[in-house]
Amino acid sequence: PATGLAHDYLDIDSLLTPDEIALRARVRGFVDERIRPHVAEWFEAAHFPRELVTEMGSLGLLGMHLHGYGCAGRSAVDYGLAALELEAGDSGIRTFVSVQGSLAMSAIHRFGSDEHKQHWLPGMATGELIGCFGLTEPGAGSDPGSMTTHAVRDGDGPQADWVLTGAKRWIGLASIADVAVIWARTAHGIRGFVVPTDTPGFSATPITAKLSMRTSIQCDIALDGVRLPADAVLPDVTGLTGPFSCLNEARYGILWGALGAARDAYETALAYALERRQFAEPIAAFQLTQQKLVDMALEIQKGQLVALQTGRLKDAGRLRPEQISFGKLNNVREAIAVCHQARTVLGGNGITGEYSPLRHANNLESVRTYEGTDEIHTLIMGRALTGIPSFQARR
Ligand code: TGC
Repeated sequence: PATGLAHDYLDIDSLLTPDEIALRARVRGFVDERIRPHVAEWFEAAHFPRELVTEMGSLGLLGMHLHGYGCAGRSAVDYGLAALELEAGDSGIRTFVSVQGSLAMSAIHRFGSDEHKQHWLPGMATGELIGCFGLTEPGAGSDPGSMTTHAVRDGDGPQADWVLTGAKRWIGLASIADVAVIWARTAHGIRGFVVPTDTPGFSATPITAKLSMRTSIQCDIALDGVRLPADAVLPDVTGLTGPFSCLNEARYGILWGALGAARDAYETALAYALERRQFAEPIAAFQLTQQKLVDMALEIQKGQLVALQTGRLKDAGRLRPEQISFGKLNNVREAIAVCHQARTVLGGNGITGEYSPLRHANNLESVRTYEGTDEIHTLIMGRALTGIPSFQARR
């Protein structure tokens, strides 16, 4: 049998409070009971389990870091622990929670009017309403400042309607969302708009045939002259700082979440290695297998220390975006390596849906790409180290 060190080698749990451990246990129980038994089937069928959304709301997982409006008001570390447990189930489920809470709800909570908040947030916190967040476009991914979606006023004066035209791509949950936060160019900079998805001219089409993130939904959005009242604009922010502040929240959740996928892959490989016999021995007895398991444990434990320190900085109000890039880059990159390594321990069985590592690895290809690619986070860190930004257009 695996020893006590197999699951928390450095006793990182001793750095958590009893309340944090209790919250983690609740989310882990939910994942074990409601996600784990079905997730391989959902992945195969490309099914998003919408029926779980209100259950996640009841658990306080939607907008859990926000205060008021029915949100749980939990700490950053709590939010991270929950993201980790959800992603141990599947990255697609954690992605839903990120899009709903960190992106759509955070945008409305931070930058919306009182009416926006009262109207949308309580229902989003319970999961009765679903939100999405439209920043990326077919031609504007890493460089959202090059977006072409635009909003113009139809008439003069502060009460004139807005008319929104353009396209967004890779937008999570858009085809089942009730509300979309859409970022668009205006005569006075980039602004955010709260768009009920039943507004004429708004349409969302799921992107199918994905090899990754199959329990989640990513969409193309078309905005074809979407007419909105004057008060649809988020009043409290102009410029890219708005969407980037929400991305900070989502990136933070991801740097924890990816470790859940890695942990599940490692634990699957460890259990298999102790059970599977070749050459008259469990394969865990072979030095090459032990090396793989040790490498996985090293990276998971180091990643957890990075995540916890990042969370403590966030709770202390001292976390900088460049520090989030450290965790997102490192933890997702290492989680993918762990999942691939775990797959090799499983041999041929590792390519079936019966075992989780390859599903997690495939999902993490999306995770390493959205909310800032490995390359973008490398260059954000490079700028932080040298003081020299390297992503401006070359002259
Ligand atoms: P730059 O254009 O110079 O800066 C614009 C303004 O934004 C500020 N800013 C930030 N503010 C808060 N947090 C951050 N992390 C921020 N990063 C930048 C910046 O200070 C500036 O403010 P101001 O007042 O001076 O105008 O941009 P930059 O040179 O700072 O950044 C360049 C770069 C490459 C780092 C940035 O463009 C970047 O992070 N690109 C990656 C974009 C990305 O992550 N896209 C993924 C979006 S995910 C999505 O749309 C789908 S939603 C997910 C789903 O639905 O599943």
